Amino acid sequence: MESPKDKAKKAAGYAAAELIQENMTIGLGTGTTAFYFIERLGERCRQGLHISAVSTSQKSWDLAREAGIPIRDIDSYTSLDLVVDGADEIDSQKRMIKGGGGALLREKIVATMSKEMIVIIDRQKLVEKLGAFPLPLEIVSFAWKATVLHIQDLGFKGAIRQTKEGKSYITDNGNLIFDIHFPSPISNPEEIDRQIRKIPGVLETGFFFNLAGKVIIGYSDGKVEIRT
Ligand code: A5P
Repeated sequence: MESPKDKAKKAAGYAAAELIQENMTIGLGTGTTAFYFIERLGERCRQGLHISAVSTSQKSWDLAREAGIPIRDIDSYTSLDLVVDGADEIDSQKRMIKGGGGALLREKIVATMSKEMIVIIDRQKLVEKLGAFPLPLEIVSFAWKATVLHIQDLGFKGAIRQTKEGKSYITDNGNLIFDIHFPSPISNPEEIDRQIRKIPGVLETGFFFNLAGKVIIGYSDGKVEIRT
């Protein structure tokens, strides 16, 4: 049985898939909302829509293959028409935290090479201030302990992400994730981002600024709202 949250995610993902036009090059996001986008886009491809896609994760690559979406290697393109991806939090200035699914680095690369980013979310992802959701950082495994110490020296608390089996979570790029837990929502994400980026072992943060275009908000009654 579909939960109200799943219904909201599905509404957003399906609505985004309806916006895809013939011959577009599309970046496929990662996560449970992107899953529905891929599902519906696959249906449209099987009905005759011609597009080509690249993926932000191995997981979405596999889903796309299964769904019948023509998927290409990322280096087939240096620019894309559109990326459709989820978010963990988004504020009224469309600043986001992403990376709950661990794909933040590839997601940011693909978003940056896309002419437009459509964000698909359920209503609960809209926040007044970012930071209730932990901020993921992708860090290199080389000297990770020194990198963690450096992050902590800046006053941030958190932990290396673990799998259910209790092992370190490894990204598709072979790196680790450090999730920062803020004691309360934050007012200065840009400043925090700037500080963290100075640490050489940090490859990318889960803050996404100036990337989101349309935001499609799904509701549990199946309706959607599109904010431009
Ligand atoms: C993946 O790394 C993330 O950035 C997702 O886009 C984000 O976590 C949203 O995921 P859900 O749609 O599963 O909530």
